[in-house]
Amino acid sequence: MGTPVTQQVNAYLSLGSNLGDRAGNIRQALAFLDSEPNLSVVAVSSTYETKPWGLLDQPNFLNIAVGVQTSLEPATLLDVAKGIEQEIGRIPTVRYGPRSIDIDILLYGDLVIDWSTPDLQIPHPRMRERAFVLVPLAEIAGALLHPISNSQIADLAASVDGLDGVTLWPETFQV
Ligand code: PH2
Ligand code: MG
Ligand code: MG
Repeated sequence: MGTPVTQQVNAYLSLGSNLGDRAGNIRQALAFLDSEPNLSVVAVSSTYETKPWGLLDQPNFLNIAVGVQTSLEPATLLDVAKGIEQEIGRIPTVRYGPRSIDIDILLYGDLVIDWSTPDLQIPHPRMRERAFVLVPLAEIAGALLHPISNSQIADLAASVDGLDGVTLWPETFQV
């Protein structure tokens, strides 16, 4: 018996919004995340306004990267993220389409999982192509190695396409 050992892992999330009160949606998502049991928000990047990636005919996004410390399993962390998306009123839409809030798991320690579950592949399968993910992430985890490419996040961010579509937004969110 005794105290159960809970392994704390550093994980990184990408948050994005391009519908409704974008800043309010992100602020609310951060508050929900930090109030979650067994999860603390430990780092929040600057905020960026970003041109849409994938589906171009939609409003610009606000994007941030968030570092969390958690004892939740990856699948549970995904459930938590989906639950918060629901609470903030995300309505399912087309792939890459507009959304009031999107919370994606980027990295979970140095874990690599590909369960052919489209939602739970870690690292996030498209993160290396996305300036809107890498630029904010490099601020809070620049020295971290991407567990598949073994490149530093800062180096990936410096050479990714589409950097001109990512501009600093005046407000940084706090928890
Ligand atoms: N999310 C997408 C698709 N395209 N583009 C930007 N700029 N930011 C996003 O968060 C984003 C996107 C699908 O989740
Ligand atoms: Mg996404
Ligand atoms: Mg998502």
